[in-house]
Amino acid sequence: MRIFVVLAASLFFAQAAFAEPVGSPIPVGIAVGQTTNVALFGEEQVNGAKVAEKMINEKGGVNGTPIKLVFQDTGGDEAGAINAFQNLISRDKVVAIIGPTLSQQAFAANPIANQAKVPVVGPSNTAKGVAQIGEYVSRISAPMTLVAPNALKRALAINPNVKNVAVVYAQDDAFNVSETGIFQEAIKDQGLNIALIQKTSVKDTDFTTQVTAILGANVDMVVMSCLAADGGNMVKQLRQFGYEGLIVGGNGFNSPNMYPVCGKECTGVIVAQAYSPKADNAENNAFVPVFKEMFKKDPAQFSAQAYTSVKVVVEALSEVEKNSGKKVAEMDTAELRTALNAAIISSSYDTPLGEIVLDADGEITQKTFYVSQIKIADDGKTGAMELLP
Ligand code: VAL
Repeated sequence: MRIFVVLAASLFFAQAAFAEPVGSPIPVGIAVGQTTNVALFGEEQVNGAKVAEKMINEKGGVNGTPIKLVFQDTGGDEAGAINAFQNLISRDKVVAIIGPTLSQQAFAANPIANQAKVPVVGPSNTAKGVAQIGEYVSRISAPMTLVAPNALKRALAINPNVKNVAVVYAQDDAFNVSETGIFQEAIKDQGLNIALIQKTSVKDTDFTTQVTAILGANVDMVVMSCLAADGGNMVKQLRQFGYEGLIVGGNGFNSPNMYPVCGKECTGVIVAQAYSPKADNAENNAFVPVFKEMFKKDPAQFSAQAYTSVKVVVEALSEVEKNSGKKVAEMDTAELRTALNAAIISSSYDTPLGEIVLDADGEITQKTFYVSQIKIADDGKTGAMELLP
């Protein structure tokens, strides 16, 4: 008996010391846009999630059990997101879903997961109301409420003479409709005048009508709520038609994958962000070098948020094991999903985004935000977000 105890103890310590994961991997669903224009964001999300999977499994996964990410492409629309969610829930039996990319997709697909009692962690949904879709829905992407006014303040520091502003928003996208509301309020709070509002579509490629209207209104600043492809094209056309004033972009401008779309015309665009690769915290200092090693570039906001989502799920899985005294593999899928959701919400996490807190609603509180200015390199395709002081 004593020999057995000694043997078991030494096996336990050997495992803890080398943290070698054992057992069947725990399936975690990743439902993001890997095709269509939304892939400009989705590609960055896949990269961030893969770095998380590698780093987590190298450290022993969930108390010795590895995780396995199951990727399902949502495409760019609601139907694609619903289909991906259904596959992950019923066929792949994932413990949780990280996704979808767009808030517009979240409003359609999340109710399905909520109904099936499968936890959803939103990695990039920033429209108002996403976390409130249901008990099983949370997000680690901060809504723009705090971030957008900051971007405007920094823009005014660059040009304090701004008076007249044009507002642009993609009317067929829930996040952009939500974000423009915040921007418009912040513009008024700054004592500025909204000279005109132009509506676009995320499917538009030609913005002649809107650009002509903006040039005619003689504004000093254009504040845009669009996604990456439409937003990038519109910035390009604004500059090519001769607009010289400030441009502030919202959360949809946060992707370096937008740089080749708008080329050198994107230089100077001011963007608010929930992440900076330069953030000096232990989590980010561990994440950035591994990401750079794998992808030969700095992680962008959407990568860091996807990484954070996986980390949140894994920490919550550990919490489930701690609270239940059972291994995740021994638990019934439905029981596990419910316990996991309870562990995800009402918790705080150290992440590359800094410390984040998820409340009982699954809504995030985040402390640190950034505002940057895009600078495109001479090749017209690559560039950087340069932090504004
Ligand atoms: N944050 C946006 C949304 O919620 C996009 C840019 C991912 O839809």
